[in-house]
Amino acid sequence: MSTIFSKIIRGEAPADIVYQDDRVTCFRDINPAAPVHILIVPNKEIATANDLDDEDESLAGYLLLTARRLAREAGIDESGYRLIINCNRDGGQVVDHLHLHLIGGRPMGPMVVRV
Ligand code: DGP
Repeated sequence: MSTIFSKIIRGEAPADIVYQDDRVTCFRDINPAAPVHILIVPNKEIATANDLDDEDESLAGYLLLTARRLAREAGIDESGYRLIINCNRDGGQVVDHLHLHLIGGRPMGPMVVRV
């Protein structure tokens, strides 16, 4: 299920990487929705939130803790931000490699569009 994100993680495709370690790679979204828009991506190839296993419990928590730290470093922890995981078609997932969006730097507005 390799996607462009795996290439970015391996350094085979360009990206504005803000943080990387042996578990996660974090880079700026190519189409930012706000002044801060960082994708927090597990290095492990997990397609969607549905594909998280029990053994991924620690990794899933680490994604959240990494988001918290990057929000602080971006200076948006006090003003606030939104964390989003899209899953599959109705969730609006486009890239089938699990990722957490960290979005902030302006008021985010309503949580979802009401239709
Ligand atoms: P989602 O809808 O949750 O699957 O969001 C995928 C996001 O990934 C979308 O906001 C655009 C971003 N994206 C897609 N391809 C690339 C890429 O090649 N580089 C970067 N930096 N971001 C990408």
